[in-house]
Amino acid sequence: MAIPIPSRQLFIDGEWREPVHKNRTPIISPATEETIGDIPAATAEDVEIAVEAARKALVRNGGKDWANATGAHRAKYLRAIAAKITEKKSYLAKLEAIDCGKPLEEAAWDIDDVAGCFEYFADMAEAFDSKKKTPVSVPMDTFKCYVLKEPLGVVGLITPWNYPLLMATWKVAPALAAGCTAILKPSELASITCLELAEVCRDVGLPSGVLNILTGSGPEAGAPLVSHPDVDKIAFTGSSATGSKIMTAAASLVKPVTLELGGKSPIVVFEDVDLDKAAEWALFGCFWTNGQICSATSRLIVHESIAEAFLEKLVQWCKNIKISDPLEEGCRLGPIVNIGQYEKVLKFIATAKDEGATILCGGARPQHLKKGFYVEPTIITDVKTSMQIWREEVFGPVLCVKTFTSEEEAIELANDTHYGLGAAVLSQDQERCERLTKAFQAGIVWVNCSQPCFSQAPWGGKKRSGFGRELGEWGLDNYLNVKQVTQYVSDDSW
Ligand code: TXE
Repeated sequence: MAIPIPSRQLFIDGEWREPVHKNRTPIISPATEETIGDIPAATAEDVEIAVEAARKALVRNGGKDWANATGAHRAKYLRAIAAKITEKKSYLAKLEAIDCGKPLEEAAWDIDDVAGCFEYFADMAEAFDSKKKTPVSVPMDTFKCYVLKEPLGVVGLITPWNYPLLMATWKVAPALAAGCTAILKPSELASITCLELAEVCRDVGLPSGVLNILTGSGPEAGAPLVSHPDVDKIAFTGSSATGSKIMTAAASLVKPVTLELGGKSPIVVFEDVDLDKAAEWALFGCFWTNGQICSATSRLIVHESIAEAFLEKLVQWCKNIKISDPLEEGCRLGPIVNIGQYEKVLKFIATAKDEGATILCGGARPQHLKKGFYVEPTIITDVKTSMQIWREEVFGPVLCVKTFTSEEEAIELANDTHYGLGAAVLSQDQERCERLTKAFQAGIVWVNCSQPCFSQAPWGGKKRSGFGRELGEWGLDNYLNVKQVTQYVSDDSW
C-alpha cells in the first residue's frame, strides 16, 4: 500500500532549511504517473550556505571538530546511522520503491546494504586510527620519513536515481569515516530517501554541518557544487556525458574527481554451463532494478552450440516475470524511473528494429498495465556490432545477444565497447574463466554469476566507465590526502 511522502526542506547545518528561492519540484510516481509530493530545489545560493556550513564543521575553533576527531568517535555516529536505518527499513524500502519504481523486495535488499555499508565504514574509521601515520623507509639515515593520511576536506557527492540511498551511502559513509564533511546532491528523479537520511542524521545527533543534503537539478544545484572553490573534491555516479562535463568544470580548479559512469557490460556463456543456472544469472544480471544498473550485463555473448536452447529458456522465463506496481507482492519488474527514461528505452528498441535486429520477446509496454512507465523484459537478436543497441547504454530491461564459436571471438566481442565497468563469464572450466578474467577490459569481473557486490570489495570501471574505486579500503582512500613528512634528524646545529 502506498504511504504519504514526507514534505522536507534542504538539510543544511543540521537543520531543515527552505531553499533561498523557495522553489520545489514535483515528484511523479513512475507507477501511477500521478504527482505524489515535491522536493526542494536548491540553487547556487543554497550551495554557498551549505559549503560554508560544511567548512565550519570540518575544523571548528578549539572545539571537537570532525576532521580531527578520532576514527572511533566518527564510527559511533556511523553505527548509530546504520542502526536507525535498520529500524526504519520497511519504511525506507517503501519510499524507495515508490520513488524510483524498483520492486519492494529489491528496495529492501538495498536498505540492508545501506546499513551494512555504514557499519563497514564504521569499522574502517576505527581501524584508521592506527593507520593514520605510517613510516616510510628512506636510504639516508639523516632523514626520517613518514606518511600522514588526512581527510581531504569538504567533498561534493553527486548521485543518481537507480539506487538512490545506496549510491549516496557509498559516498557519504567513507567520506564521513575519513573525516571529511560533505554536501550530498542526489538525483532530482529520486531524492526522497536521501532526505530521510537527513532525518536519521538529526535523530542520531550527527554534529551540524557534517552532512548537508541539497536536492535539486544538475545544472542548478550540482554544477555550482562542482565549480565551488571551497569544495575540495567531487565524487560522482551517473552518465558518462555528465561525468565528462563535471570533469571539465573541475579541471579549471584542478579539483580531484572520481567518476563512476555508464556501462555496456558483457556476459559470456560457454557451452559447458548448466542452462538453468546460466539463464538465471543472465536474466538477473540484466533485468535487476529494471535493467537500470550501470553494471547490467546487457550484452549476452553465448556459444553458438547452445544459443537456440538457451534463448528459448530465456524467452520462456521472461514470460513468467511479474511486471507490476513495485509495491505489489511478488513484483519482479517495476516501471522505468520517469517518462524521459521510458521513452528513451522504447526509442532504443525501435532503432534496433529499424537497424535490422529481431525483437525476440518484449519490446513494448505490457498490455495489462495502462498507466506507469513499464517496459516488458526485452531480448534482441540478429544484432550487429555496429548497431546502437550493441554500443550504447540503454538503462532499461533490454538484453542484446550475439553468438560466438571460439574463445578468442568471445573475448573480442566482450571488449568491443568504449565502456569498461563489469564483465561476466559463465563456464565450468576454471582455467578458461581465469583466461577471460585477465582478458576482460573491465573494473569488475564476475565468474559464474553477475552483479553481486560487497562493501569490502572495490567498485569502479575503466575506459569510459570512469576511474577511481568506491567501497573497501579504496573507497576510504578516495577521501584522504596523503601527506609526506620528512624530518632532518642527525644534525646537532638545531
Ligand atoms: O543522469 P545524469 P540522468 C545513465 C543512464 C541514463 C542516463 C541519464 O544511461 O539513461 O545516464 O540519466 C547530476 N553538474 N545513468 O540524466 O545527468 C544529476 O542531477 C553536476 C548511469 O539521470 O548523469 C544527478 O544527481 N551535476 C548511472 C546526477 O548528476 C549534474 C546512473 C546523475 O545525472 C549535472 C544514472 C551537472 N552539469 C544514469 N548534470 C550509473 N552510472 O549508475 C546532472 N547532474
